[in-house]
Amino acid sequence: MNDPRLDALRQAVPGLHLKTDPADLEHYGRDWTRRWTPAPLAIALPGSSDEVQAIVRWANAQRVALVPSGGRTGLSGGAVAAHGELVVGLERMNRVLAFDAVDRTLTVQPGIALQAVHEAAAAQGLLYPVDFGARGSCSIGGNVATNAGGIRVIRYGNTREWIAGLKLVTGGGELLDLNRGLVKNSSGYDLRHLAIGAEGTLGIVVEATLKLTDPPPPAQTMLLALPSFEVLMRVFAEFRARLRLQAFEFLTDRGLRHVLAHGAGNPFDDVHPYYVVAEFDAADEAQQAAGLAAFEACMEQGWILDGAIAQSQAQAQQLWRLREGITEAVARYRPYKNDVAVRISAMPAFLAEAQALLGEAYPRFEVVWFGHIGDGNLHINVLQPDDVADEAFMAQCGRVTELLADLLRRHGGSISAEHGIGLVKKPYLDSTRSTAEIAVMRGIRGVLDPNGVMNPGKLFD
Ligand code: 2HG
Ligand code: ZN
Repeated sequence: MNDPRLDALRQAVPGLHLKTDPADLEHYGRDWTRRWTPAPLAIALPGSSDEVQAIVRWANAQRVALVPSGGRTGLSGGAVAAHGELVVGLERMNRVLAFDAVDRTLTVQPGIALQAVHEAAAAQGLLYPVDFGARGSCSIGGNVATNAGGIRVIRYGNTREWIAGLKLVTGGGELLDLNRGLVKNSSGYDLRHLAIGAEGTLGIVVEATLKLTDPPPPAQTMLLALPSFEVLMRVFAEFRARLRLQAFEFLTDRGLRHVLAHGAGNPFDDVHPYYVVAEFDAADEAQQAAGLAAFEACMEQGWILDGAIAQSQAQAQQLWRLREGITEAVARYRPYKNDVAVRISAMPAFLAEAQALLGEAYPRFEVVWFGHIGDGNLHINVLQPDDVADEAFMAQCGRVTELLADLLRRHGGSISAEHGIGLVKKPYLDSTRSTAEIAVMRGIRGVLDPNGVMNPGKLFD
């Protein structure tokens, strides 16, 4: 291709890996939302921070928009390139750069997969505790960009808690070395935390120093069958009071039906309205007995209708598949995804109102609920029926999300708990952030990205 801007890029970054084949534009231009038609200008695969910096400077000179790109497992369209942008794919920058045993940190490049980080930490006898189903495909750069959460937030918090340092090439082309692995640093604005969750609108993360911790004690994994959400919350309170939880995740019978249809095995004979995968410390006999006692106490109350207790790692994995397999199992319906948060205490009331709202609003669409109880984070997947056209489906989902956003506003919740705003949730940002807050965010974006080259059109306009 003879685009003069690309000729200038080749000159500015000699030896840069550039892809312009239609199949590559298609592949790198879309993410897991699969709702936009990819149309990037080209794909750049830099191999170093210097190359990233040179790309950003070129983008400023040429006024070309950049889309930072990791595993593209995002569910909000944050990595979509549909308007002639240059995709900056970070997959070649995927190395572990350093491990420090005293600091207990791992310094990595942004394109490294989350699972590779887990393995590198485990090789040192330590744990990087952020974890979720896309671990094999998602990259740390994207985790930072969305402040990714996942299945262990109840114990360890979000990605934000585990970032000891970041190197960021800002939209203006400056390389900032933020916090440098310090534990304490009371020296003004912590710019590291601005970059975390910015969805690539302030700059490109070129290096991250991750905190590590002790590996968790051996865990007990249970699958619980429950009659109602109110009871589920009671079981949660009981388990949390008695045990050290590592995870407490829920799904409904619908979610279960989809994962079973997708090949998972069902430990129960009967169908139940709600299910929980609970995992907690079970290092010794006392902790194992406490787990059993909590389970039996809830059984006696009639709260738990049925239960399966994993007897091996393999069985634990089978139980986890029932929860973690949902996204993949429903993917063929190209779901419209809501990823909402309310305070944990507000969950039962919110859920009841949201269920009533969605039941009425989507008489023809199947809605699959699941999520992270301990974090107040609910995933609502609206499945697109085969006989409903894309446009009609998205229009209806958009209208209903307006109503959901109003409900969230009333409950003081958030339109995105962990997936980010991207393109999908951009129209509803004001349900979570005030006008004054958005104005401040816009001002910050203007300072770090004065020419608006960093992921324009995402998060807010
Ligand atoms: C999960 O918790 C992920 O499994 C994906 O956040 C949620 O597919 C979804 O809506
Ligand atoms: Zn989730």
